[in-house]
Amino acid sequence: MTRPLNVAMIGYGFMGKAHSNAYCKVGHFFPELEHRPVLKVLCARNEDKAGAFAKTWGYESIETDWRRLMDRDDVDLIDIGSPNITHKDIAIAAAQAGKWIVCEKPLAMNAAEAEAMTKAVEKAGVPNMVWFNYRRVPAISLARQVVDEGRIGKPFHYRATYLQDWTIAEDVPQGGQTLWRLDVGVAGSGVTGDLLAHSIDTAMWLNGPITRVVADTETFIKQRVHQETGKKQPVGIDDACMFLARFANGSMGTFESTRYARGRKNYNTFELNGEAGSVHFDLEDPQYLDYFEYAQLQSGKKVEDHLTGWRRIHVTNFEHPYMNRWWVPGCTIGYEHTFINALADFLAGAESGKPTQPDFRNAWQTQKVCDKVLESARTGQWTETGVALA
Ligand code: SOE
Repeated sequence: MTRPLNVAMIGYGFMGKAHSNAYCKVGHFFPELEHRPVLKVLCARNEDKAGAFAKTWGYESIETDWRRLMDRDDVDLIDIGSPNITHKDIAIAAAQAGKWIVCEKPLAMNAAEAEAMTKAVEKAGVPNMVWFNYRRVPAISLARQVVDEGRIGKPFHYRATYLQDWTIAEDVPQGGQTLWRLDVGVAGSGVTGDLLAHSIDTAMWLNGPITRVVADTETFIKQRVHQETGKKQPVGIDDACMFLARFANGSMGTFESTRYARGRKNYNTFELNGEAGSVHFDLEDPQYLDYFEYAQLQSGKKVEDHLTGWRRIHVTNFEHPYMNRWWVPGCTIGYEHTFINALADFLAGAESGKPTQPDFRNAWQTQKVCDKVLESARTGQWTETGVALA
């Protein structure tokens, strides 16, 4: 960790904190990395809030207009943690300025924006990553290892849910600093871009491209007060979305997401069932990966016996993904560590020249699926996604 990497963080919300924390800690747990993040500048429109956040986290300076970051020679990396509507312009300007770029998910408001952003970073040749942090939950990375080792065999089913319950009350407003996720003009979509983007990213990472979808969405509360105008305005986001999917490998998928599942706070689950085995994961119980192995070979034949069953793996051993960086076996890591692991992977990728996934091109494919899910919900038709994953 000898080379300073000057970070400009745009945004100070939930993700501003999660990312800033990662910059502070990555060097302690991944000391072999060449780059040492320096909290150089915090950028946000509200000067007072930017100043307060910068002081808390130790940013050296603040800016209130992201455009000024592009001309600063003392900025190497732009971190886009501001609302979705801002991602495209910032990313394209940052690419043109030759900055490294990390962007919060979803990459963009829609696939057309994601394409333009991908082309800009590729033309500039700058390292880039999208913070799909759940790939870096050790249990989810272990699921990927299980797939890569051929332990699932021929896949039949992929089942994902992403459920929350924080928008059930009718008096939750939309828009503004904290609730922009409910304002379609700022977020692009509702649960599809915010939550299903995570599920789709994980699904395509584990089970390959999604080729076709058919979807249904609902907006349960049709009007909410907008925090900026103080008036009741139509709600344009999808509050809930369900879709069926087909994967290129022939398997079938179901995806469900809502912010109206009373009692579910961040219930992000998946299960993959194949001929040889299955995996199951639940983010509300994130230390575990459930694995079912379809029995042992006996006389050349696969059989089940009285001890065959699901195995609950406590993913905290040194041989588990990322866990040799943290504590001792049995001691768990949590949500914040997924961002630190992601940042470490990004830096290692930039240093080795082998781009870390998901980069913008990869996240553009997820955005295509999101767009086609929303299109299908409008038309009621099965829709081809056009996903092209390397
Ligand atoms: C929405 O409530 C949200 O904060 C998402 O925006 C995050 O991506 C997700 O990880 C947790 O939930």
